[in-house]
Amino acid sequence: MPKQTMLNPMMISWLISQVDLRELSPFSFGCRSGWVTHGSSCYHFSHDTEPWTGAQHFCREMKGQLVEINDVNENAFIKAQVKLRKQTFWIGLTDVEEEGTWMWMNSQTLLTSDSFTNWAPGQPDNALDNENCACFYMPLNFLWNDCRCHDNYYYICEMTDHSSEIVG
Ligand SMILES: [Ca+2]
Ligand SMILES: [Ca+2]
Ligand SMILES: [Ca+2]
Repeated sequence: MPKQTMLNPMMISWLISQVDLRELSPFSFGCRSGWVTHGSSCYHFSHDTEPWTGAQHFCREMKGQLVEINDVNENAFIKAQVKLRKQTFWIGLTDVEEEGTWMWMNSQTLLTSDSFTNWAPGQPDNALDNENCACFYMPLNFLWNDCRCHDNYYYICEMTDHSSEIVG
């Protein structure tokens, strides 16, 4: 019976180099369980309802933030997910700081005429002078609506590769 070959340090370091660490860590690449991948982001669709500030809080607790919708592709993906769930969902867009000035809260990006939006016709209308938080609104066919921030809705969290650069 041949003598068993011992692994020498060179062989060990070669073996380690063959292992893609990204595949071993659920946190550094791909999405954690409970999150859905699309493009370079992970998304979590909540199973509970919260007022808008509570939704923002819980997204941050999960190391994400309320979703920021940057383009038509991201919107289409999320709208499809939201339609499956047949609920109204909060997004990270608000005009709470200045009425009529909409801002993606996490990145502090103001909506301009060039920004992608998907408001329902006639929205945002700031109904009863009391609607400052945006949502995918089920009664308006999942187009965006400004809703009352203190109402309880489901919410979508987003985690991007560069989340840690934006937060703080
Ligand atoms: Ca985004
Ligand atoms: Ca408003
Ligand atoms: Ca409205």
